[in-house]
Order: sequence, then structure tokens, then C-alpha cells
Amino acid sequence: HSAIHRADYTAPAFWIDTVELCFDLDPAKTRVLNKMRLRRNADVPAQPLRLDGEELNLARVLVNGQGASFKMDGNQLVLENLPAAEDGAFDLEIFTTCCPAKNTKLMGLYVSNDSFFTQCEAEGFRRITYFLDRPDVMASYTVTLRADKAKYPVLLSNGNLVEQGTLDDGRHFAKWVDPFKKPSYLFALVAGQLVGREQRITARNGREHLLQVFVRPGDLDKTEHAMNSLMASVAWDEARFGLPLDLERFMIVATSDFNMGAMENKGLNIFNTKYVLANQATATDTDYSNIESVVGHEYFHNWTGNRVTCRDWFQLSLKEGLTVFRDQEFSQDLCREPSARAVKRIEDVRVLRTAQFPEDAGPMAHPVRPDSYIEINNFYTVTIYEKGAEVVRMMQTLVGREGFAKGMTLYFERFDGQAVTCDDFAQAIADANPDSDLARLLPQFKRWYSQAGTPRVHASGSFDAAARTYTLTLGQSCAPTPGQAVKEPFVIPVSLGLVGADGRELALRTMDGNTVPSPYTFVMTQASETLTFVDIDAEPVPSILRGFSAPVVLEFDYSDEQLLTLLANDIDPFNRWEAGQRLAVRSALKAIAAVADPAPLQPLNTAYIDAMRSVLRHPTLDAAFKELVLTLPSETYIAEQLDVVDPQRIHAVREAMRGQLAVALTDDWAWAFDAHADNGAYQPDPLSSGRRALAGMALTHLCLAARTTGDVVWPGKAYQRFKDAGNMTDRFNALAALVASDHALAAQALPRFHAMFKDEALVLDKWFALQAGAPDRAGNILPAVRQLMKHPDFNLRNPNRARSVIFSYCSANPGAFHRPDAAGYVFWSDRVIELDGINPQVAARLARALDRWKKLTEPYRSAAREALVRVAAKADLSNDVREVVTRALA
Ligand code: HT7
Ligand code: ZN
Repeated sequence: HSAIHRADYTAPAFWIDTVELCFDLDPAKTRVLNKMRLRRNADVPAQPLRLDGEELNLARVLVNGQGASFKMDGNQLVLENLPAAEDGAFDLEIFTTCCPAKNTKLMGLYVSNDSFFTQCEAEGFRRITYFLDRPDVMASYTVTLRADKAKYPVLLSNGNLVEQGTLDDGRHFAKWVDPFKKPSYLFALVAGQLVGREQRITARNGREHLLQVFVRPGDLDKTEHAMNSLMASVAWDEARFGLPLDLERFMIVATSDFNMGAMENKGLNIFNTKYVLANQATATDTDYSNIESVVGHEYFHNWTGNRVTCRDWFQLSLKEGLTVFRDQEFSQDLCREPSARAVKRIEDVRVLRTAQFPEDAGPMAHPVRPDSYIEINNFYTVTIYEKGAEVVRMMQTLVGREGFAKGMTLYFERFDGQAVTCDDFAQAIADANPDSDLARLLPQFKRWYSQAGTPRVHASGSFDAAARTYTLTLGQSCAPTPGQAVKEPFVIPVSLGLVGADGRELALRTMDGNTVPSPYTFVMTQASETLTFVDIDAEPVPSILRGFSAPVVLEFDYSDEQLLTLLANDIDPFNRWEAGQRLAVRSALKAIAAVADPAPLQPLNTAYIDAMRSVLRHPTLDAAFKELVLTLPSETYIAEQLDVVDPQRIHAVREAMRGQLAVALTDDWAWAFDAHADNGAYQPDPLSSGRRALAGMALTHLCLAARTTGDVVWPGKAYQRFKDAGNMTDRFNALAALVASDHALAAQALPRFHAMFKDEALVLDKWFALQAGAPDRAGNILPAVRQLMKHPDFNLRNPNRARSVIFSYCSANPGAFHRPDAAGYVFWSDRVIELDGINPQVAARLARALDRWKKLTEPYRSAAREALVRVAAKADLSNDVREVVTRALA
């Protein structure tokens, strides 16, 4: 199949004004009657009507009530010679059937646990009926659902319930009208045995709304947090952006079979259970915080995505980048302490750097607004989402928080009810802030949308003692990416400050004698530029890219002493954390490069270990921040710093570093555990979850140290805590500590954990993932993974379960996956092929595990290539997987 290009966009030849859908729901054969009112688009040349459809059985086509002739062109239903009424309008009625029970792709209408669900983004609606399945065709929907009343007591669709009643044969119906026009990708229906938690709220403007969270009958006790998150989201969007809830009823429904996290269908969000269900016995602090983010994210789409949508799928980041930015800001604003905001920022940056930077440097690199794609589902990426959010964040930095809110207001004034582009968004933010750097630099700023790749900022400083000046030279460059050999300079907001050798923040004065506020945001636009600060008495330590003010790699040749100064003193928590990461990466790279084989067992120097001790024991830093500083950079992040990657060497060095921290800080870890282990009644707030995270980290290190020292006390305590814990975070952390140290007690704890939670699917996912992601000490993880796939609770058709075993091994456990005997890659290729026959979207995500194969050293490189070739050679691959492996091999 061939690529679709952004430059080829043309407006649709027809508009669909209204759609009346009537469903007779049946797992084996669902009947869909689709009555549309269409109208020619007078702005484009007359042409036949081409409707998209996929895996549909077509029974009847009527135009203005009469049988009409049509032809099929591939998957498209083509109608020529349409009647030309004066306004170009006509009625079109299409009757089709489909088979939801056999839908394993989970796109369109499918069955999960005996209930019906839909997923229409991006191109799933065409699996329900023939349609102009593109986001710039916005229609008014009326939907009637008919189904067996006993089996499917709850019948939901978008908008308002206007009618319901019983039918013959034990069936019933419900009729829904969505008051807003929408693209087909926002259509949804749900039917099944569900129960709802309800909450009535009154908005600031006095309007009443009904909020509902629907789950399977046994799960009602896990819906409180999702409901609280939804209420907080409604309040936040009103307070921060003046955007109210525009519907009387807003529903969330959870399903355990879902390709992604959740979906923002108008008024009827459908969620992966993973992002809805939580109580303290089954969900960890991370689950709680993810639920808050995802509930917020989908709710915020109601304005950014639904009220204003995308003209075409190349504009996907228009809604996704903006909405990720909004959910990140939401989570930060919910933090009471400034330190908790910083922790959230560090976590977000860590995701960007460990997932998006590699994507931007690999075969799937693409601009935030791509120029072409073969399969749109492959472009729901960290670049579109997380880098897109960083681009929006830079806009906010350039126009200020208030200016950004004004820009949002203008965006909705201009485009409410329309399908628009990334350009339209950027223009609105700039136009609302005519005197801003963004307005001045807009065409250049928009290179963030058009150019792929991570820019590098090369900084150097020179101190002139006689002139008492400090000059920073800042250069930028960006490596080629597929299809883009040469890059033009970006607009890069670089937030910075100067720290004295004594650790104190210096006042910043420029050459003209002006004092500039600290932190100061310097806006880079050139390949190279300098800035000079005056009245500087001694060589300062520059703190550059504070708060990670731009999604770039910062290169500055810091000495260890300078980094230790920043780690101990920087007022910017992000750069304080970053200094520790730089020190750790430096030690790792040195040990990896050392000729000695095996890797030196002591990669960390005393200064680093002492600095970590000071952070751990620090009297005022909070626990969550300490936990982040003490977490070593991931193997993936370390690999990105290298041109040639030996995954086993990286793994060995990082494990040695962990072991060193475990042993050298044993007393400190013991102190940290004792000081943070007891937290009273469970609350998932940032402060207490930080304390649990640090206690968990301490326990892990104490169990690791026990491997060297032969200590039996701490593993025993971990087992005790595993048994007695009052919440899943503490219980799971204790279990993970035993598994990570490969202690004999892990073999007792794991079956016990399974027995305790055998009916909790989401907890079993954790149980599977923990084992598939465990450190590989004797090449036994792959056999364990194969064994897990034979477990009665394993099910390849369930994406969460497949991810918990296969992705945890192939994508999240590099030390176990990259085997010298290539067995990991063979396993990967088997699973990609097997999954592709079931669910191409999930298969294509797995296919990306070998994106970075070209960097691997031998024998890994050749073996990985062979595995990719093996997948690519398969004849009937999906578009999804074919695009990924073709790009990888290119
Ligand atoms: N907008 C949603 C995207 C999504 C999706 C895309 C393809 C296949 C399945 C999917 N489920 C959800 C998710 C979001 O960003 O909110
Ligand atoms: Zn989204």
C-alpha cells in the first residue's frame, strides 16, 4: 500500500449534514441502518461520491428512497450520477451488517466480556458503516440502539438520551442525540451489563451536569478516584482556560480490551480499565497518577480535539500535543507543593528523553506534523504526543502564561466547530500576543512542526577575570532524519541562570547594564550566538535549559565539580536532578568504554556516592525528588548517548552501579526505609506517594546489597512487608525488591501474590510484567516468558495481557532481550507475526522494539537484521507492521 501525503490534501467533495444510525446489536451479526443527508461541496469540482468501508457486508443502497446503482473500488463504495437538487442535497440510506464477535483488531464495533464497544479513531468508523471517514466531515448524529434487554441492559451513545423503551422478544432500545456536530472518529456506542457511579455537579455558570463512570458489576468500588479526577478536570478547565463542560451528561466507560489508553468520544469516553479502576488494594500510586492524567487528558479533548478538531490526520498533534500539554499542566496545578510540580516535570521529561528522543533519532523519525504516512495508526507516537506538548509548552514560554490563555481564547473564537490545522493554532497564539517573541519569530518557530530530529545545543562559557564578564556561546545543530538531510535553525527558548562557585544564585546583568530577571529566557534563533553577563567576580557555573525549557540535547563540558555544585545548590529542581543524571551517565560511559572485560565492578566514584548520600539524607528535600535523583539513567537512555551499543555491557555496567549504590549506602538506605515506611492511612497524594516510592527504592537496594553481604534480615523484612502491606504500592514494591534481587523468597511470594489477586485482571498484568521484566542473571528470563505465555491466565488477544508479558520482555528488559544467541529476536519476530494476525496495531507497536538495531554491535546487529528481514518476508503483513519493518530496514 502506498503513502498518503499531506501536500495532497483536498477538501471533501461532499458534506454529510446529518446521520441517523440504527443498530440491531448482535455479536455474530449486527445490522446497521445508516440514513444520511448529504450535500455537494460547491467549492470543489463535481466528482463521484466515494465512501470508505472495511469488512462490511453490504445489503442495500438507496438514494432519495430509490434503489441506486453503485460500484466497488477496492474498499470504497462509489456512487456516480447523483441527483442534483438545487442545493446539491440528497438522502442516502445504506444497510450493512458486520460481525463484532470476530473483530480482534478492536477497531470499529467489537465485543469485550460480552459487552459491545466501539473504537473509531482514526479510521474505525468505516468498519461500522460506509462513510466519508475523515475528520473534516462533521455531522449531527442521532443513534438508536436495539438489543436484548437482559444481556445488554445499558445502551449508550454520544450526547443526550432522548427516548428509551421495550421492544418485542425481550429486546429494548435507546435513542441518543448528540447536540454537537462531530467527525466520525468521535462516534461511540456501548452496550452491556454495566453499572455506573454517578455524580451531579453544578458548574460555575450554574449549569447542572451528570457525570457517570460505567464499569462491570464487581468494579464499582474502584471508581472513586476516576470520578474525583473527572470532577477536578471539569473545575480546572473552567478555572485555567474558561472552558466549561458543554454537555448535560458526561460518561466514562471502562473496557479491559483496548488498543490504547482511552478515547475521547464526545460525551462518551471509552477507557482501558487500566486508566479507570483503582482502589488501594489493587492499584499503585503510579496507577492513581496515570488515571488522573488520562481522565484529564480525555476530558480536555472535549475542547481541544472535539469542539475544534483536526482537518486531516497530519494535524494529529494539533489535538494530541495540545491536550498532553494541558493534562501535564493539570497534574502540575493539582500539586500543592512547588517541589511536587517539579517532580512531575522531571517525570515528563524522562518519558520524552527515553522514548521520544530515540524515536526522533531512528527509522520512524517524523515531524510533529508529518508529511506522509502509510498507516495512520503508526503515528500515534511519542513525537506527536510528547514532543508536540513540548512545542506547545515553548509557545507558552514565549508568550507567558496569561498570553497563552489569551491565545487559547482567540483560538476558540476563531475555530469553534471547525476542523483546522497546526498553523491555525500557532497563528492564533501569536495573534493574541502581537508583541511577543512568538509573533516576531512565528515562521521560524513553526520549524518545530516541519523538521524532525532532536536539536543539540552546544554551549560553552568563558570567564574574563579582568573584565569581570562571563560569556556564553550557544550553538545549535540537528542531525539528518529520514527524508530531511539539512535542517534550518530552530527557535529555542533557553532558560538559564548563573550559580556561584559557593552555590549561590548570581544576579544577571547584561552588557547594557540592565539587570535581567532570573531565570532568564534567552531565545536562540541562530546557528551560533553569544551572550555576556557583567559584574561577575569569579567563574560561575551556568545552569542552562532550566525546567527543560526546550526539547533539545544540551551539551556543555561541565567538570565533575561544577555538576556537584549544581546538584547540591541549583535553585532549579530540574537542573539539580539533571546534574546528578549527567554525573551518572558520565561514569557509565567511562566504564562501558573501559577496555577491561568484564566491566569494572565499581563504575561510580566516591564523590558521586557521597553526593547521593547527601541527597538521600537531605533534611528538606522531599522524598519524591530524592527518589528521582537516586534513580540511575535507564539502559535505554544510556544507549542513546552511544554510537555503538553493546546492550549486555550497558546492562552489566548499570547493574554494577546499582550494586555499588546498594552496598555503599546500606546504612543510609536502612535509615531511609525506616523513616519513610510508615505513612498512616493510604492517600495517593504526591507527598505520601513520594514517601512510598523512596521506601520502596530503599528496600530494593537493601535486598540487592543482601546478595553481596549475605544479609538475611532485609529480604525477610521485604517478605513480611509483602504479606502485611495495606496497599498495592507497598506490597508490589516489596515483591519487586525480592524479584529484582532474585531472592529465594521471591519464589514463595510470586505464587502467593497470584493466588491473592487471581480475579483482578489489572493486578495479574503486574504479576506477569514483573516476571517478564526481571533482571536476567542466567539467561532464564526468555524461558520464563515462554512459560508465562502458557499460563492459563495468559491471553494474546487481550492487549493489556500481551503487553504485560511480551512488551515487558522485548521493549522494557534490554538486558534479557538482547541475547548473544539471538533467541530474544527470534521470539520477537514470532510474536510480531503471530500478533499481526490478531491485532495489527498491537503488533506494529511491538515491531518497534528493534527500531534502533543499526546501532547495535555484533553479533546483535546482524541477528536483529535477520529477525526484521524474517518479519518483512511474510507475505500477508498488515500495513501497520509492514510500514514499521520497511522503515527499519531502509
Ligand atoms: N485520541 C485517542 C487515540 C486512540 C486511538 C488511536 C488509534 C487506535 C486506538 C485508539 N484509542 C485511542 C487517545 C488519546 O490521545 O486520547
Ligand atoms: Zn489524546
